[in-house]
Amino acid sequence: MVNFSLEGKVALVTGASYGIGFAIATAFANAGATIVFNDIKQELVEKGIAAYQEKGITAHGYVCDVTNEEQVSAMVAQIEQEVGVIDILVNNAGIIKRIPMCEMSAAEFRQVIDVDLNAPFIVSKVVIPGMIKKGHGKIINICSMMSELGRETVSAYAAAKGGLKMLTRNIASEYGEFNIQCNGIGPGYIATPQTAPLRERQADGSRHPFDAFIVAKTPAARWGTPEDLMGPAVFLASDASDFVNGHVLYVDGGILAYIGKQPK
Ligand code: NAP
Ligand code: GCO
Repeated sequence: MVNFSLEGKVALVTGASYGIGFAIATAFANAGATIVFNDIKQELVEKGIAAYQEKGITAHGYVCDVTNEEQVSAMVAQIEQEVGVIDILVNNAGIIKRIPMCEMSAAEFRQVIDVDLNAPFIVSKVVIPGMIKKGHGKIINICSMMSELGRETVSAYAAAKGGLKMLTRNIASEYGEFNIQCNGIGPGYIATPQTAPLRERQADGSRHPFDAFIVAKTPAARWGTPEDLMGPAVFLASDASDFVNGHVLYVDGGILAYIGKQPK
């Protein structure tokens, strides 16, 4: 029988007090997992715990900056003691800076690389030894359309998410023999606070040109929602995907398959 259950599993989803991470953690809890999440701010951890509670989920929240190796090691040790060894890790925490490349400082570029690429490396390397001891593990890296495509103003983000796709393949290559599967999810354009500026109404009440552009570029003809990522995440976290490794599952309403509307 196909097993999508996460009963008895401990799942850490980084940056999951709201947005995509929150939806993925909620789906995991509904599939039976115990949820652990972190955020960089105490206030957001508290808000997150309350939001999970509203859904009937008891989530364990920790304050931790995922770019800080010491903080990550301390958090993972604490999770192992207080909740259990992590079976499922979702590297979800991420930031974007939309700045034309020639106007971007090296410090700004590094900051994006730090959160979106270095942090998944740091958290994975701290979590993998426990998975090896346990004899299994699932790592899901939240990639992007920008793991495949470029566009104006997102050079650092695209470099980081392209790198994250390759880190995904490398973790799969290096730790597959320990029954660890590392896959990516590449969300399309999803309505969350991160993309809110791209959907803001114009002064005259009309839609943001980028909003209209994305809807036209998406065969599904809409923005995605965090809930669209729930099923794919549960699949990649469950035994049902035990022979799927090093893959990026694009959940994009068809954007990557589509050349775009022909001009009238
Ligand atoms: P979001 O709404 O901005 O949420 C990201 C979360 O990560 C926030 O809770 C944020 O906390 C946290 N975070 C940022 N830096 C952190 C750090 N150093 N340590 C710990 N937590 C940190 O983003 P989202 O749209 O849900 O995106 C989640 C992931 O999906 C990101 O990796 C993003 O790049 C990716 N993604 C998003 C889309 C989309 O269309 N929305 C599409 C493809 C991929 P603060 O609020 O405190 O900053
Ligand atoms: C942007 C967007 C994207 C999305 C997402 C696409 O400015 O182009 O923010 O990068 O967030 O990652 O998959």
